Amino acid sequence: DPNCIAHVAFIPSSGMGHLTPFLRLAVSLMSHDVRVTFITAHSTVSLAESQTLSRFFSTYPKITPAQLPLIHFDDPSEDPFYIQYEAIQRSSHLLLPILSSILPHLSALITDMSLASTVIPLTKALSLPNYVLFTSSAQMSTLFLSYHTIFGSRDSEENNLFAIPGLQPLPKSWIPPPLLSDKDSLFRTQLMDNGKKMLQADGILINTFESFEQEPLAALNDGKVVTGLPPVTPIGPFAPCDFERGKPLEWLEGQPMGSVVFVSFGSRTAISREQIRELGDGLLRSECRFIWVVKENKVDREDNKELGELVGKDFLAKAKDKGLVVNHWVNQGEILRHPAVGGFLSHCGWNSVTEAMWHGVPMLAWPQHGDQKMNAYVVSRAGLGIWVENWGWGGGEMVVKGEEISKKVREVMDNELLRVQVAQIRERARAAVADGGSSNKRVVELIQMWKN
Ligand code: BUP
Repeated sequence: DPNCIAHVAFIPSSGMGHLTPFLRLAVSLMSHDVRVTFITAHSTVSLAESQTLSRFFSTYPKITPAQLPLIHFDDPSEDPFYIQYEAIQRSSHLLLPILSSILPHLSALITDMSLASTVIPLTKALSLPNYVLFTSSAQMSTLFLSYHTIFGSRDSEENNLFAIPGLQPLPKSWIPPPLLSDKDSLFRTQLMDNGKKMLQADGILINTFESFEQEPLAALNDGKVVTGLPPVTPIGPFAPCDFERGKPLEWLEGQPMGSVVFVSFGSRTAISREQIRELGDGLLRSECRFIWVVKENKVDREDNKELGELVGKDFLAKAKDKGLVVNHWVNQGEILRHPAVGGFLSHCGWNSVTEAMWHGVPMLAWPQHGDQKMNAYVVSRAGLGIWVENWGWGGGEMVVKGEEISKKVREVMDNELLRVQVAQIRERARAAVADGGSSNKRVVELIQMWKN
């Protein structure tokens, strides 16, 4: 029946990196006349999340909000975002009555990969088709999905290489360190449980596009990574939404085209004081203009240090004419979209990668933790930027000197070939989600299926 409307519920997990792609996909489905219910855990970990959600719901009154109250859980030794996943899991019995009472009845549920083991059993109980939105790269998904089959088997680790079935062996140093350790961590146990549970999903959706990550997508769908996997479908890159728009930074006005490097390591990365100082030195030495979001804490509400104390008063004085330094949340989309911005020194959170590609900004990749080396590999392989692999994890195993940083910043900013290449990726990315594009077709097919 062509008039029948699909009704889809979303359950994102915590952190802007996980929330953002859910919001974008929800808006995109709504524009295809899908009815959307958006379920969020109350309360959120960061201020950025709660402010974003209230703007989202007030911009799109057609999207129905629903709230999952959380049973308190805390463990001060763990990352607050992983604690939140755990709290959601411990509150999952409260989710069942919410899901079963939603009217009109749901056609499908889309949940975050970090909640797969929590939510999939509920959808089975309700006979509800369930899809997992994987909020990182297809490359990372190969590790996420196969980890439970290879963990502990020393065959997968040889000569400092790590073998994911069906793919070229990768340097072990690219694997998130908690996955190589025998020590229990929420990160490892959750990833293992979720990866295993995702075999029971009806589909896995990824915010990427076919020609950008052909190799891992083919390996996944040929059954080489794990057997029994549901279809893995690239449906991105998700376009930034209207509600995310804001005023461009005044500072950017009047800066020459392509002259500014934007420096940010995402919403949940803390950098050591020593590395902050070297990075500042590197930016000055590069003689590029810059916008630098500097953070010493993981969660935004904790960032109340004086800027001068963080980066040094000397630095602030020297940077006055060249750059803008902030220690608060900025509208990254507005910065990347501005023509004055010509490069992005980034931790390679997957949203940041998709945003750089969407706006055609060449990247200098400096992964900090988690999935980010896998993503940096995708960036360099696809030609979206440069990754200096021997910088290691930014998180502190070594300190990269300012001089070295300045050279690489210049290499990205002055690289005409890279600029042309990235402009082409931008066109391909936008074509993938435009009418008739590879990702767009997949979305249309899914909706058709949900309607029947
Ligand atoms: Br910080 C910051 N403004 O100041 P990622 C981030 N963002 O708009 P993450 C801002 O948050 P994980 C800021 O544009 C992106 O959409 C940014 O997501 C936005 O990294 C999002 O890039 C951050 O995926 O996630 O949050 O570090 O660690 O899970 O990869």
